[in-house]
Amino acid sequence: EEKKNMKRGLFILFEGADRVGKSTQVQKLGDYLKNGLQLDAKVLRFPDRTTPTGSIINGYLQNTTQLDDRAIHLLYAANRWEAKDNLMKLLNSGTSIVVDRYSYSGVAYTAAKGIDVDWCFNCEKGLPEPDLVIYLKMTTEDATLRGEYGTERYEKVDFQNKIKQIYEQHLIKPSWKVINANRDIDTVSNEINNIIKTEINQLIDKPINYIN
Ligand code: Z5A
Ligand code: MG
Repeated sequence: EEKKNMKRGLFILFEGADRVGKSTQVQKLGDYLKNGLQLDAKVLRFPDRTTPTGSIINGYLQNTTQLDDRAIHLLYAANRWEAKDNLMKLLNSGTSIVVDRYSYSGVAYTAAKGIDVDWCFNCEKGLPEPDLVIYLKMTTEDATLRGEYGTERYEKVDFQNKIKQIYEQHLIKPSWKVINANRDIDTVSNEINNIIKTEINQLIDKPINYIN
């Protein structure tokens, strides 16, 4: 089958707390876009640990570097801003992107430390906005059953509950798809594929928006 000629790519984002299955579902959806829907598609993740800001973030996450809460927040944001040109290039050239965490992770994880949500959101304004956000939802207790939390920063039950609370009280919009993530991998994936298949044409008719 011939590849569909897309006017522009679609920006699909996965968000949620730790261990809810984001990286697993990002790969599955990337495969579905490429092999099922015959689209040009690329999978991306934030933080991108391969760039200079990403290597500072990596040291922080592995607890080898200490940073002020606002300083690390701005580095996460910078890690997205330095990717902006590439994201726009991909979308404008007709490549769809499936992204593993983005601005909303940035806000949720910093605001969970007690920092004002609006302050957190400010440095995200102007970045390309996803066409569709898929929020994978399950209890922290069930997520913990997927393996003990490791040694990276943030992998603590109380902190995970705060992150969930920020997402669910401040960030989720009516347009987001909230998916029950506590089901087997293929059940979750099939539900997501069906959503994309149903909504892809109307989503792609709109211009790319920017976070405001
Ligand atoms: N962070 C931030 O503070 N500010 C920011 O701006 C950004 C990020 C962008 C690193 O992120 C940290 O950065 C993260 C937020 C912070 N904090 N922490 N911790 P990361 O994306 O690199 O984190 P990660 O290492 O990829 O883990 P994750 O996101 O917590 O996991 P996940 O991607 O949601 O889950 P998964 O890897 O797909 O699955 C977890 C395990 O469960 C794995 O063994 C799977 O095989 C299994 N799994 C997956 N799905 C299922 C189902 N359906 N059933 C059973 N088992 C499953
Ligand atoms: Mg992940």
